[in-house]
Amino acid sequence: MLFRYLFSTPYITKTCTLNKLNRTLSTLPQLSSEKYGVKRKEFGVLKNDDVKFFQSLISKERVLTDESELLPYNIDWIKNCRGQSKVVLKPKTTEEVSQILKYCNERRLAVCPQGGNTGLVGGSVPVFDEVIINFMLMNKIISVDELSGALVCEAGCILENLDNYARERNLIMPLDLGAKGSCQIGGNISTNAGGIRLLRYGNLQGTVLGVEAVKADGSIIDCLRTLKKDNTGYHLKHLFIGSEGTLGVVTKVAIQCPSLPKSVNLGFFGVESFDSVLQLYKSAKSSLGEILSAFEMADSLSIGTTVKNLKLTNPIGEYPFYVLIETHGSDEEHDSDKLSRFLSREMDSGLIVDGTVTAEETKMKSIWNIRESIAGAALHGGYMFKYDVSVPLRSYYELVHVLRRRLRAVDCKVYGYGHVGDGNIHINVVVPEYSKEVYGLLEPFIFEEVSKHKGSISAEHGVGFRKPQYIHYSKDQTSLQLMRDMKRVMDPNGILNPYKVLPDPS
Ligand code: FAD
Ligand code: 2HG
Ligand code: ZN
Repeated sequence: MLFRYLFSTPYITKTCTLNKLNRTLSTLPQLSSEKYGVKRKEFGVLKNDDVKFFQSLISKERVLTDESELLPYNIDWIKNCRGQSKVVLKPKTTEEVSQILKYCNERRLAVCPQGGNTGLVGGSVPVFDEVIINFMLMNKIISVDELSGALVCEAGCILENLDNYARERNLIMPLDLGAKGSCQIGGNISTNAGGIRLLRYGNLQGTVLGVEAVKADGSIIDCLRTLKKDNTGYHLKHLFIGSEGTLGVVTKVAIQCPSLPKSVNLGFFGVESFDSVLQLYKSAKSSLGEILSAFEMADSLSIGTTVKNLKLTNPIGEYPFYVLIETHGSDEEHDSDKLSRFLSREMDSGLIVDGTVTAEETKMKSIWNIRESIAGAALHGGYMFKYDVSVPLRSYYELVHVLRRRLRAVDCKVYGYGHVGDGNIHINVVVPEYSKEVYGLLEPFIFEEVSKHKGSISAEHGVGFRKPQYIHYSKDQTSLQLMRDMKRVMDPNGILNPYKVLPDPS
């Protein structure tokens, strides 16, 4: 029966245990340097005196050197990369960060800034023995202006904590993503993270009002303004938004928080084809207009694998494609009126085959949990190649078909899901274990395909360690040269997150 669950959704809530799952390190990932054949650059090598200096600067407890303690800081979330750092530092203040960087710069010790270590491109873990600067103890909220919505905090604040704090003040954080329980605002800014509501609230380049950052030589750049308008010269904060810790280290953040929506609805729909997904998107934009806050899609394999592996319940049964539509508004009656009209029209048109809509918080959480769990749901069943690209909407899902054809002789699952509203698709290729042959079939092939569509080889996760050699598919040589020039000005010794973002000129 069509829409059997409409406005009354009986299904199970299962909390996400992904973090635990992914941190269970049954087998150690191969060292990144060996797996990807990288040569160590000529940086200084950590000595006992360096450790002593760090201990005297920030106290012994905040300097980790024990090998087993270091392990989780050396391995990334998807267990794709493993570094060999011998020391993790946990500063508590900007001044400490400044002193650490000044020292490392003088000693030519390479550094890897690390937030919540949820990054998906290997940027957050070292490749060799870089000093890890972890921001987890820089977690103070400094101020919030309930009138303007400007929130100021330290870089190590966890996104979910900030959102909870904002909600108590009738505000929300302008970004939301599946890793919110672990990722830090400094990491979000450094990756220019997108997430599920970019469609509505825009990207961090727009919502970040100001940053405080520390340059490689230890000097502190104070751009921590809370003004919406400030055209006084170059917009230096943008140097740090999306530069993945290669131009400086973010220590404080000022961000514009939107008002807490008074009315929220979430729908989860079954759709027969990708073409219907696109038509539904077009219709949702024009019918829901200003209240549309998310439009996400996932194919049947994404949802099927996730509910099966994590023992979740799919509330609507099996369909070739699924769409999540969320509204944020200020008037419950107006919003549900609008939504009902849209839904009955699209059920009649046949674009929506089945679905469930709810305004109840626990049920909304449970639906979002399915969508947000896709990222890691297949991790314990094998090795995952992850791609995060943006292409024109007409070609959005084509890449999944192309890859399935190319990998037809390989034992693998290829599935696609993502932020339709932003033209951003995530493609996961899951194989029983890492294989160089599959890697060779996937890369650079997938990036060549993306560039045929004039797309981006990294829509929202960044370039990190995994993609510098492919950046030219999305950036011309003159732009790359300008990036290198900027890097030279900001970090002449190249100590900040080496082997990341910029391709080796050789
Ligand atoms: P890390 O992973 O620790 O670091 C990421 C990069 O930023 C590294 O290069 C690191 O060196 C640098 N960095 C970290 N902190 C600082 C700092 N203070 N100063 C300078 N550089 C720093 N991403 C999206 O864009 N959208 C999504 O929807 C999304 N969903 C996700 C869902 C899951 C389940 C997971 C695991 C990841 C997801 N991600 C998503 C990727 C990831 O969460 C984001 O990239 C996030 O912004 C990283 O934040 P982090 O604190 O974990 O940073
Ligand atoms: C998401 O949208 C994240 O869920 C993660 O960006 C995507 O798993 C991925 O590749
Ligand atoms: Zn995403």
